[in-house]
Amino acid sequence: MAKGLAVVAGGGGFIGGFLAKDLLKQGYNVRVVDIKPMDDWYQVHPEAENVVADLKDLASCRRAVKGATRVYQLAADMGGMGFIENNKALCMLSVLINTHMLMAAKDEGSIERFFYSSSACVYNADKQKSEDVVPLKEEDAYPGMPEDGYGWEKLFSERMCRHFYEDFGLETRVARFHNVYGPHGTWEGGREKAPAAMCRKIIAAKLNGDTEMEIWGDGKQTRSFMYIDDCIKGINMFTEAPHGEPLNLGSDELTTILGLAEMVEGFAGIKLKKNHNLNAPKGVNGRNSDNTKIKQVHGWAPGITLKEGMKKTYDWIYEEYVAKYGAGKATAKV
Ligand code: GKE
Repeated sequence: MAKGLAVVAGGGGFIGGFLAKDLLKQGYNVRVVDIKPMDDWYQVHPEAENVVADLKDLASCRRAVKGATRVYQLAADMGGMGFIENNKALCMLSVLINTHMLMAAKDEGSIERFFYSSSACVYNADKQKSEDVVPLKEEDAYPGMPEDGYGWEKLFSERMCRHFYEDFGLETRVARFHNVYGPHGTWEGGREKAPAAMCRKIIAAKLNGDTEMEIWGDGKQTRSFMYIDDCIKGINMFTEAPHGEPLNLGSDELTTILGLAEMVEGFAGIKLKKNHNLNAPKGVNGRNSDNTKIKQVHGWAPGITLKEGMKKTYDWIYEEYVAKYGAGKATAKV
């Protein structure tokens, strides 16, 4: 017997596509809602009810949550550094999606869980000035000085989730994702994040016979990256657990961006000269996830190493790249 209706808002995107698949496997009826035309969805699951709608609109949100018991709110206008740095107003307009989804879920009355995907971009910039990072603890979000645009919206929407719980009893759950990557993610076009960008650039160089690649910044920036399977497990875990404060959901395996590029060069079997573009969007100098609390509360730690996850991602992007541009001289070199 089906477990009830789960709505995946933003399910046409990278994480939502995997989450919808997992919820179907768990026995939920699933409604996927996304603003993108269905041809642009990263994954389409025919067993789900698939709806194209703009969730900035309250009436669309009301239709989206009709009859549901669970809502997974992943819909947002977002991307990697190249996107969020240059599109702050668009990022902040996701507040309409979060506001209207919360209002619709509260009014629907049947929602037992409302999961919201927040971000490591909520953390105070002062704590992320050095590459030599102290991993971010949950309390480092305050006093508020998050990533401009995107991070402010996420921090505000986290607070809304908190107050919809306290004032209206809506069972909200919030996780702060740390840079999620994997197959079926964005790998070109301007919204891609560093893991996919490194794969694409190095694959392009390999297939073109190029000897150089561009890296944004000096490459000493540090980050941790979470593989998609760990992210999906984490979402399920948060959703089942009792209400609590927002927690990190990320890997604590730190790498420099240069280290990430070198790892991918190893997969490709090439070594490139690095041209550092110091004018490109860089974001914070260093960021890592402190996983002490999530271990305490959920007994959880990510299970997939960066090397394992990056190899799977590289192999998938390689296939996609060759399918799109051919194995010879290629054009996608941005
Ligand atoms: N995207 C990209 N593309 N980044 C590059 C590239 C490139 O070709 N070359 C070097 N970088 C550097 C960026 O300049 C940045 O310093 C670092 O890699 C990571 O970039 P990113 O993966 O695009 O995004 P961030 O980790 O800075 O920020 C992301 O954090 C997540 C939360 O942890 C955000 O874009 C959010 O999407 C997200 O919330």
